[in-house]
Amino acid sequence: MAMKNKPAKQAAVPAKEKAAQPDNEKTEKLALHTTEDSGQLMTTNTGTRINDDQNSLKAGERGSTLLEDFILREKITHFDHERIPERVVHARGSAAHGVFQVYESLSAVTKAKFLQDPSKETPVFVRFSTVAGSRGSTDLARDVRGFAVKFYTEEGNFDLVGNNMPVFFIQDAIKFPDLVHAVKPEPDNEMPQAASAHDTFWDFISQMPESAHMIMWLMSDRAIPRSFRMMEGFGVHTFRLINEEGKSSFVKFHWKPLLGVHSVAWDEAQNISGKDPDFHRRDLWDAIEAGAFAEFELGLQIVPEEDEFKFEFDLLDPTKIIPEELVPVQRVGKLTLNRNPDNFFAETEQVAFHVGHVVPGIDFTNDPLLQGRLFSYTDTQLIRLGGPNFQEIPINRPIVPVHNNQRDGYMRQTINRGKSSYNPNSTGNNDPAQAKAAEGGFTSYPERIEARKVRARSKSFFDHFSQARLFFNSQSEPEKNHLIDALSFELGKVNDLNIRERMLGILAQIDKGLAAGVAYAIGVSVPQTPEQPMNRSIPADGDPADFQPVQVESSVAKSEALSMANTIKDSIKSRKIAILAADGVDTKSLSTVKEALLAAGAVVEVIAPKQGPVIGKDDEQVMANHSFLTAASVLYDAVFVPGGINSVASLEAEADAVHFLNEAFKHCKAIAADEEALQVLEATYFSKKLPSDDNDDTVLKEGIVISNDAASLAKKFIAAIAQHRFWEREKPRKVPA
Ligand code: HDE
Repeated sequence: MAMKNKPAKQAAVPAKEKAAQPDNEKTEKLALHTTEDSGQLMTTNTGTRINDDQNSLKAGERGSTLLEDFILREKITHFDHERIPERVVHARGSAAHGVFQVYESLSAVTKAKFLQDPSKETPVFVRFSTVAGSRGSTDLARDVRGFAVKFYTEEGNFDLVGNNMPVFFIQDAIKFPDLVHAVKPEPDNEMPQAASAHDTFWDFISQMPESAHMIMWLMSDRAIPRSFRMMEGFGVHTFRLINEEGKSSFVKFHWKPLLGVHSVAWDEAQNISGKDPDFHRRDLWDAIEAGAFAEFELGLQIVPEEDEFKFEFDLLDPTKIIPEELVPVQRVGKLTLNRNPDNFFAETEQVAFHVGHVVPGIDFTNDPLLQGRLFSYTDTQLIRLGGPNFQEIPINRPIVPVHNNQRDGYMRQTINRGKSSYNPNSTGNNDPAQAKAAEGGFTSYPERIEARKVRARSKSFFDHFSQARLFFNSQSEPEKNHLIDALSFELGKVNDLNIRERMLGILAQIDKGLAAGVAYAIGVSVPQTPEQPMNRSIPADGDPADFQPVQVESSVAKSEALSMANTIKDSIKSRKIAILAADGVDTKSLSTVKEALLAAGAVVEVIAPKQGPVIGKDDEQVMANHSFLTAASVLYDAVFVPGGINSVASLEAEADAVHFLNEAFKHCKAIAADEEALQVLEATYFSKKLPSDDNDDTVLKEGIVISNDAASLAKKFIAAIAQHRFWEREKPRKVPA
């Protein structure tokens, strides 16, 4: 055998983090499928050793090339077939391995074994994604993020295939292809890539009032996260949990990031898309390599079966949340992402998630979107992964053995023995046998259903605006402004003024001020009487009057959990901080601040006019990680300018350095400078807004620290960075009364 199987990756893990690495069956199982080429000789795919991988076989030195060259043909043929269809949605993604551990047994509500034992670690593989863009598109598109978790449990795989927003655009799966066609690049000219800011998307949305709530989320900063590690996740649909006695409870699944929920600014997102389109992918990868593992708590909102009709919304409607004020989120366990994939294609690209991958103790509801998804995910793998054996690909295999009578198909890996590939049989003793419920056999919840067969939508699904309004009302002032800006950007890129106007009609149903703000920015008036019928998603023989939205008042006026302003702001762990320096820099101050930032868990990079050593004022050297050519303000969370007369003079004269600070200020980031470096800040557009003191309160309000004491500066700077952003710096929006 030319290839040697050995657990890969271990060596790449920093020694201090080794203890925290997943040490479990799945890791070992996956490792069996990894190859380690070091010290090996090159072979063809049939194992013949290759002597010359540089030159094809030719008739003489100058050709022609011979058809006989099986080595050349094998290599080129493999290369020609290296691409598989990208996912039709969620094509752009990044993933990581990790573990999940429950805090306390959840046996009261579910019999799922991986939710019983707090000492047990369940291996997981998590893929984050955007929805609209192609595989090579930017990470920072304004979009929903996928948050798909595969738990490799001892009872088989459970996939929680969620998003970073808790609701969805549509209520019935039959509209999904329409939604996706509308948001994807337009079919005639394939523009724009990974963007919803175009006519077809808003044409569709403006005729689908059921998407109003989701649009609020999509136009909020939730759609431009700072990091995959700093966003929430949601199962969206209401699922069921079933306990050992067969009792069912409704459940909504949540993921709560331990670093809080944070986003970037829209202008920043667009710049990042140019400077580093892999920004989120790199952030996740680098953080895990550095041992700053991504951590999320699993949250459950549990509703007893008997409370199904207690709410003013329908639990089966995927355009609704259950406000946390009505049913609190119980944090029941922790997900830790602690290992990067070994191979992007084999793992991240070939992983196949499916809402239908469940284990005993977890079951479905009749949410019509969920029901449609139960069909779609297997179907899509058949085309993407080329046949029915995709479950045999290492990343998709469960950690428990698979036994059934399924056979054959493209790329079958298992070599099944014996004659019996059917049941009942006597040739094979009826093995494998069906599992009794007591042996862990899956039994569906016997929900009572008595109904006519109809194509219809429940009347309880027709309140489209109350929760859109709840979301808007729950936002802080800057968040509301960002929402207005985002809608103004998106509708401002819509060419058809009728679409703009129709959309303003929908916004006016949510909040008059919101509609007026957007109308002002895009130069179109809010229609006095919104065009009827607003809902164009009506069957051919339907009476439009039966399909109009109904107005409902939410029993919750404002929900804290919906605003990112209320998130945790206590850590700068894994935040990226830039230090601007040039020759003559005060290395003492630089290293005092740097050390303090590192000790608080941040990543620090020195940026100078050129790469290589920067010579300090006392001849000490500091290495520049980047020059202004390879770095940009938008790739950092905060910036510090140390003193040193010559360094300060060079930076003041360096347009890129001043631009760096201007952008950091514009994007509301924490900024610090030694008093000696004040003149660099005075060269910026915000020079008139520099704070008059460095009291803790002023720093926490304005996010700028200027001090002549490096140790005290570092302390205040750290507190400011932990605030994430100082959105109050932005101009108030002009909205007509
Ligand atoms: Fe998906 N979705 N979806 N979706 N979805 C896919 O499956 C689909 C929906 C979500 O990282 C596809 O393997 C339908 C809601 C994620 O690999 C496809 C409907 C939510 C991912 C598919 C929905 C999601 C997908 C494309 C409406 C949040 C990426 C590739 C009925 C709860 C998983 C694939 C990964 C992927 C169908 C709606 C989340 C085509 C028909 C709602 C995170 O099967």
